[in-house]
Formats: sequence, C-alpha cells, structure tokens
Amino acid sequence: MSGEKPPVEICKGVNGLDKVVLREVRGSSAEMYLYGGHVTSWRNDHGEELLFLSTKAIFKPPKAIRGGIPICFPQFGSHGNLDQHGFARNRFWSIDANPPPFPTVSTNKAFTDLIFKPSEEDLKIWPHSYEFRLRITLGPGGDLMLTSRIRNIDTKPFSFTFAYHTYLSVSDISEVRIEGLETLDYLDNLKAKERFTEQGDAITFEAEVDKIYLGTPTKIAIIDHEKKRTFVLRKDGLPDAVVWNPWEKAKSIADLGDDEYKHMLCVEPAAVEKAITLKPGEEWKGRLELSAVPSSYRSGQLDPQRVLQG
Ligand code: TA6
Repeated sequence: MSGEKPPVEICKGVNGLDKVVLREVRGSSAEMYLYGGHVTSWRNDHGEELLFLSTKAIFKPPKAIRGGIPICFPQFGSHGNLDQHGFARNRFWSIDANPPPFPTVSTNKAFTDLIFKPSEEDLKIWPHSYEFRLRITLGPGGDLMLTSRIRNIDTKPFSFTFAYHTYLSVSDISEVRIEGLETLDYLDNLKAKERFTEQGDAITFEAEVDKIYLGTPTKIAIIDHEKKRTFVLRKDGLPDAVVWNPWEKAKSIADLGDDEYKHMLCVEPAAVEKAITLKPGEEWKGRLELSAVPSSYRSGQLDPQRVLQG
C-alpha cells in the first residue's frame, strides 16, 4: 500500500466535530462538517483555499459556521416565520450509508452522502416529514458539486425556500465583478425587499450589497481581477441568486472580522421568490457546481463571455 491518502476520510475537525475530507488524485480537496451538512473548505490542486471561512467562525451549536457553504432550509433569510435561514445549517447531519442511486453512475470516488431528518423538536417548529439528502462530490478537475434531494414523506404537501449560501474567497472585493446577472430584476434586502431592475454592465462592489436576483441563468461568472481567477458557478433547480457582501456592517457581525468583508463574496444559488412545493412522495433536486479557472485576458481585458459561453 502506498502512503496515498484515501479519497474519502472521516475525521475530527474543530472542537472535535466530525468532518469528512474528500481528496482528488491531482491534489484538490474539500471538507465538510456533519454539523450543518456544511462544506467549509475547497482547495485547488495547488492547495489554495477557494472558499471564505471567517477566522472568527464559531464551530459550536447553535451558531452556524460563518463561511463555506451553509445550507439555508427550510427557509431562506427572513422569508417566513422561522429563524433566519431556517435550521438545517445548525443541526447535526449523518452519513447516508445507503443513498438511493442517481440516474447517472459516476466512477468518481471522491464523494460523500449526508442525510438530515427532522427530530421531534424540529417537527414542533416546522411540522413536515421529509428526508434531505446531500451529495458532495469533488470532480476529477477539482470541481465541487453539491446535490440536494429533498423528499416529502408526509401525508400533506409542504413548501420551502432554499439557498446554498456560498462564501467565495476573493483577493479584494473592490476588484471583483460578476457576469450573468446584469439587466435582471432583483429584490433589495437593504430596501425592504423592494423590486428593482439591474442597470448597465457587470456587477461590481463599492458598498454593502444584499440582493436577490430573480430568474437567473444557470451559469454565473465571478471574476477576481487581482487573482486572475474566475469562479464559474453552475446551478440547476435554483432560479434565484443572492449576492451579499456586508461591507462596513461586518463590524456588527460577531463571528466575522471587521475587515474580512474585503476577502469574501457570497453568491448563493437559491429558490426564494417562488417557494418550492412538494406533494407527498415527491422529490426536489437542487444542484450547485463550482469550478475555478484562470481568467483569460484579451487586449488587457477579461473576457467573461468566453467563460459564460464555454
Ligand atoms: O444571504 C444574504 C443574507 O440573507 C444577508 O441578509 C445576511 O444577513 C446574510 O445572509 C448572513 O446571514 P446570517 O444569518 O448567516 O448572519
């Protein structure tokens, strides 16, 4: 046996919490905690971290981990009567030893299946029975894929909102632009969720932003000029995309450093405007795929169209 590390390893993380590490042969890796079913790390084959994780993140219930990819379910934000972003992000998930098969069989070994089922206490605050399965895969090129499958095992229909609250690591928020959301309608969380239409070119950042873009394309590019890196985010089953950077408000967030907003950007595939309704026996699937590619320059300009169309 060589000294090679296994593609999937279950071990202890911060505060002794259980975590799963995925490794791909070329060197990329990902880590996720059973607490929250929460991806906290995604590294490329140079070992560079691609997700933002706050240095002040608290790995202790009931606080959700600040950074990585928290799962917002069964409610996004304050769009309902539950606590902000629902409760899946601060519950203990389990390893799903026997997940139902996916239609396409993959030979990829770096994946794990997690499951979250509501407890008696959870049923008191949201009285619906379901199974929430999450598969996290690290692709051969280092791409990170999350697939959620939520099945109604109740006798009545229920509705929920959802988001992959993805914190990307960026070199400097002032040097980042998002392509793919221009000219779309959005709800502005900073203006009582009023609806506006985005004007002009790509989205750039010079102050706090908290917007829910509606009816977004399946592919969005996040271009980090300084790092010469583009994140390509692909999504399925999730029509909306939330864009958040707290800017100076970071000072009022206890588990976020005052200046850390400069190095994070949340772009969150979501279903918010129209809740998803599942009848008894029905299953919903929502997918996020992230890749990080070197940005291509042409005449000194980034060419995001090539990324979006490629
Ligand atoms: O997704 C954006 C948002 O809903 C913002 O309004 C902001 O509050 C952020 O999520 C973080 O929420 P949290 O509950 O994790 O502090």
